[in-house]
Amino acid sequence: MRISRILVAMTVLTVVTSGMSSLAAAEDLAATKSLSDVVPVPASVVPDARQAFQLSWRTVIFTQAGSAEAARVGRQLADVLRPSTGFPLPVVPSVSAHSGIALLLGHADPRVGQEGYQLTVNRSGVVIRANAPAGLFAGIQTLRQLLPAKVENKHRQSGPWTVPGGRIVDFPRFAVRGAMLDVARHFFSVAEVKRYIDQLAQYKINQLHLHLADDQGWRIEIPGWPRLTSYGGSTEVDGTPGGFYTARDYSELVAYARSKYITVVPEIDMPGHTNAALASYAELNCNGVAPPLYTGTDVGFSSFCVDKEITYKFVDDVIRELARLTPGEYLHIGGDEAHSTPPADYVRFMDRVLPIVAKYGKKATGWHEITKANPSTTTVPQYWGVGAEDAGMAAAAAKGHQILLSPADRSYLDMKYTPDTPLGQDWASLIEVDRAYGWDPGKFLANVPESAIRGVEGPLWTETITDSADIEFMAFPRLPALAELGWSPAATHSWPSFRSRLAHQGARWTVQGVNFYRSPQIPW
Ligand code: NGO
Repeated sequence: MRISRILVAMTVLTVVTSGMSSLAAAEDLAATKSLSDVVPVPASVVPDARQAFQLSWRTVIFTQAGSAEAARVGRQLADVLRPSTGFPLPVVPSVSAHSGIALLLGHADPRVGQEGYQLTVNRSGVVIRANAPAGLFAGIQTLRQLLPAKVENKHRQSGPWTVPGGRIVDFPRFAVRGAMLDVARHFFSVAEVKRYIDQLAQYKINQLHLHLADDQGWRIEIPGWPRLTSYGGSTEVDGTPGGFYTARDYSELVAYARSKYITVVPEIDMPGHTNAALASYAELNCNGVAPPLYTGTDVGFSSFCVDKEITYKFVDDVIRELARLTPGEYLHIGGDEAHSTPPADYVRFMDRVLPIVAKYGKKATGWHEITKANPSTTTVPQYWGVGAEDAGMAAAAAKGHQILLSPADRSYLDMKYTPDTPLGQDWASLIEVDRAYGWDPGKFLANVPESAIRGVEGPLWTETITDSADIEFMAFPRLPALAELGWSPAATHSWPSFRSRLAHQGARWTVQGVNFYRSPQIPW
């Protein structure tokens, strides 16, 4: 009786979680966490100090009867919790009276939409409800963070395994929370990309953009054009051996990302940033001469030959294959820094290529220069400029385009944190954690309303990045900062709160072996 009255009270109350900082900061890392100690911070949190749930030998993970996807999400949760707790945690597709964690579909708070969830914790268990499996997946990421950091350990640890009591209702602010990995400047193996996907999923990132070709390397097999990979993929920046994905490798990455509710957006950059293709096939060059492979880091020197028909035959073959292998709605056709393509040619080229994307059933996205051509309003320009003034983006928004935000001086993960950062570049800005977190995507671009913002993406260009340790050093902790900007309501934005919640993520990264940058701004 009393418990049900408390639950009713909790459903009508919604507290905004800004100002939770002191609560979180006061916590001992090993002790029971607070319900709001989550990154990205949930839309609404109502803690209930009288309730808490303890995982035990008897805990069962119940999943929505009849839903194979809910069962799969349940198994993913069990895979995280079993090694550290040592508990059997059976995954059972029905709900019974036992103490447990239930992952249920339907009857969730209507605000949660297709990616959100509600999570209720009391003494008898944890109930995560969502309208769709993606929401259950988001919910289990939150649940992971509500358990002590050592739950991430691959070896058995001692408990207690306490989940703080109360209720969360949570859903994203923007449709896209993305990360981009440049696998062209340096190649990253399937295993390295999967490792990054695992890390992204924990922060409710739902898009992985793979930059698959650039001057320094072509990284995906295209039927009929074998030299793209055998030759064009053979090197990388600094001349070390490159690599490429077979269609099978790529499909494996797409499926792996999909199992974590992350959509892959493949990019073939054009008409510039194409030296690897031009070096592989002489006929793609206006003068019919293949340039040598390139292992430096200059930009803007290469261009497809806009006047040759073979160029469009080639692009058609590439786009057809990417469309075939990619279940997501979007293909990225680059379009940045085409300094060697005269402006009128650029427009002519894009106006021929954009319909090819549509012909194969996909929507196009491209770097923001693409709006200089005549893309339909379904094309998403990705803003990568420095600062907030861009007349082209204001005009695009006015026409009805949705814009993806990757401002280089805020979201570029290849920028150094400080002048002493051993990796990265500094052409756009130095980006310490406060700068990565200190902006509002909904209010950022001058004369662009929030309704025209599709979301945010953190690009990691890899001129100086060579392995997973490097990726992690640049992405953590700035990518979680960006994930929070993309997911959490503007009203929750608070640097003091974020700092202290981020500090607790550091303990998790330590357990997981993530090589994060220990920014002096954060009380790790
Ligand atoms: C620019 C350039 C890339 C570089 C990157 C380095 C875009 C969209 N084009 O961003 O080729 O790798 O900067 O920060």
